[in-house]
Amino acid sequence: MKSNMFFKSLLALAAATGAAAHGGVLSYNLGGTTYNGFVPYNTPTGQSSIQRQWATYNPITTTTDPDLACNNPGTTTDPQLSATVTAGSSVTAFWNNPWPHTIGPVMVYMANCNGDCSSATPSSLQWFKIDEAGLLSGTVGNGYWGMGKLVADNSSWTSTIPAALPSGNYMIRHELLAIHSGADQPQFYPECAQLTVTGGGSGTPGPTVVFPGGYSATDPSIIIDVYGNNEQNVTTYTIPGPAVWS
Ligand SMILES: *[C@@H]1O[C@H](CO)[C@@H](O)[C@H](O)[C@H]1NC(C)=O
Ligand SMILES: *[C@@H]1O[C@H](CO)[C@@H](O)[C@H](O)[C@H]1NC(C)=O
Ligand SMILES: [Cu+2]
Repeated sequence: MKSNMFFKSLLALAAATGAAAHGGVLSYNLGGTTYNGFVPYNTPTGQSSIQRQWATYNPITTTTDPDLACNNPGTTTDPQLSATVTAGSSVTAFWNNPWPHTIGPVMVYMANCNGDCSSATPSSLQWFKIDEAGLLSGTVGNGYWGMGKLVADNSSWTSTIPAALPSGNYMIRHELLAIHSGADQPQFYPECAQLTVTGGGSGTPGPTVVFPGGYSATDPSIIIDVYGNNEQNVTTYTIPGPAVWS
């Protein structure tokens, strides 16, 4: 019991200090219904959520990290749930509030689970992008970013499940790429949740990528120094990953 208490106070300390500068998606709203996310730093035993597990507020820092798809560990909850959502409806992800970073893009992906999402391995899924926001105005060195808009919007991000998406079981992946730390220090914050899409269309989503694999370690939008002289007047930013499915 003593060691358990020690463990718990360590976790509380982690949550109160370093973790405060980072974070993740804590809840979702799908078609008007709120779903709680998995609670990191707590025991996964008995935690039931539509979200896959994530252990800490820390970011993923390399494009080759095996947990880039659905965070660490990205495994199912106990038991794992899926939310039913109608194609064409909105999905809002609520990040810890206030989200601490304002520099970098917001990206939202989905992937067909080809069956029960609870049996899906995140790194094997084919992800297509449904939403993104990069440099919205200003310059790379002094601009208004998708992540700044997320903070202004109550640390939340609302996207639309494409109406043309065929009905079925999908993983949705929200990702923030924070680039405020300077060159070679990207911070990826991926979060996954399981959806059952109903009332869908007959589109063919794509292009698709896998994670890790979908981002290049040398992508100048990932290995970027927003404080560099050359970036102060640059008004364009290419969001990493595939084009948004249209
Ligand atoms: C703002 O986000 C919090 C969760 O961080 C949520 O409880 C609250 O309802 C949101 N407020 C509005 C106006 O959406
Ligand atoms: C950026 O623009 C300002 C104002 O036009 C100019 O004075 C400065 O030299 C430019 N900096 C770079 C690195 O191009
Ligand atoms: Cu952070």
